[in-house]
This record gives sequence, structure tokens and C-alpha cells, in this order.
Amino acid sequence: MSKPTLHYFDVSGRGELSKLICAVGGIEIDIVEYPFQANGASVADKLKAGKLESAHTTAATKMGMEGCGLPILVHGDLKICQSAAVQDYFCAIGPNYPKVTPAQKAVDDMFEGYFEDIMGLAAGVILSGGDAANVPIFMSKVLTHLSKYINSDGFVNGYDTPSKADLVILVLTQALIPFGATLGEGAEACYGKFPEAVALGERAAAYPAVAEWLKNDLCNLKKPPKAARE
Ligand SMILES: N[C@@H](CCC(=O)N[C@@H](CS)C(=O)NCC(=O)O)C(=O)O
Repeated sequence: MSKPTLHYFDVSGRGELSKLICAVGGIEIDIVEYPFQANGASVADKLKAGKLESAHTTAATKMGMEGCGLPILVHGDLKICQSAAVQDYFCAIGPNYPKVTPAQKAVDDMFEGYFEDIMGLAAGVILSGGDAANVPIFMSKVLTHLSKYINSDGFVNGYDTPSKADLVILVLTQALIPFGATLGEGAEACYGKFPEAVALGERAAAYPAVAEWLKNDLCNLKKPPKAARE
């Protein structure tokens, strides 16, 4: 079968976690990038703003995925959207991804669920005029809870290899869009309260396959949208 193709914007957002999972799992993917353009973060905001005509909506329609947000994954006959579905598919097919038990997967999924919650909040600040003051409050709430599952060394599920939980923490503590950008000058104070989470993000970033990915031109973890790059 041909390589999976991941369609996403030219920012970290919801796409980077899938790319990190592929790096850990040893999956080669093709990536198609679109200029970061959206008419809101929540379903309510998108419905209020009305239909968006853009490169990604046109491409989605051409793929038979009209009205679907990104990421979109195409692999052979499989064509899906929804980031959690895409992420889990990559976890399942990656030969090097840790073989997590149901309990370990449940922990991973909990991290992923919080990631989606705070993604919606922080993206809403960038896209729909949401209140940036809420981001450090909710980031602190999320990291307070997730830190209970973080050890002072190693990865959350106890493998030598990071799984979804560790990669979520890497993105939560290091991504520019939407977290660094919305925390702004308050980022240091916010993350400073969670040294174990920050250290886990750094451990995950230092894992060889991840470290290699972070050097890839298509890694957007710390980059602004292409239009804003020099
Ligand atoms: N619940 C969906 C949300 C998808 C979503 O809203 N994606 C954003 C980018 S992160 C998007 O494509 N926005 C533009 C649009 O919906 O056209 C998921 O987890 O994938």
C-alpha cells in the first residue's frame, strides 16, 4: 500500500501530534500543507461565521470530505478526519510504537482528550476572539491533573519509547500555535509551575526518532504559519 497522506495546516495545531506519533512509530508519511485559515475554532463559531472558501476546504471537497476540518488522513481506501481517529490509527500501525495495554491506552487517551479540550480553547483565542486570560488558567488545570501521571524520569507508560501521553505533553509545553502564542509573555510563569511536565516534554523531544523529526522542514512545532515566516 502507498504511504499515508496527512493533510493539515502549516502550523502545529492538531496535526503535529500525528506527525510525532509517526516519527516514534517509524511510519513514513506524505504531508500536504495548507495555509492556516479557519472561520472559528468551535462548531458554534464556525456555523456563525458561515461557509469558508479556502485552499483546505476546496481540497477537502475534492477528496469527498466536504465540510470536514483538518487533519484529514488518506491511506489506501481509508479516508478519515477527526484528529483522535487519525492519531489512534497511526499508533496502531506504527511498528515501533509501544504495544500499550488497554489500561495504558486509556491513560494515553485521557491525555489526548485534555489536549483536544485545550486546543479548542486556545485556538478560539486566535480564531474567534476568545479571552486569552483563560489559556493559562485552563493550561494549569490540565497540567495539574496530568502531572499526577508523570514520573520524575522515564515515560508515562513506563516504556523506553514515548507514547501518546508523552507526545501530548511535548506539544502542550513546546508548541507555538496555539499554546505559546496565546500564553505569550505568561508562558514562562505558567509552565514554570509544572517542572515535571516540562522535563517530560524535553525527554520526549530528546528521544532519537522525535529529535530527528523536530529537525524536519515539515515539523511545525515552534513555527508560525508559513505566511508569517521570514
Ligand atoms: N474535532 C476535530 C476538529 C477539526 C478542526 O476544527 N480542525 C481545524 C484545524 S485544527 C480546522 O480544520 N479548521 C478549519 C475548518 O474547519 O475548516 C478534530 O479533532 O479533528
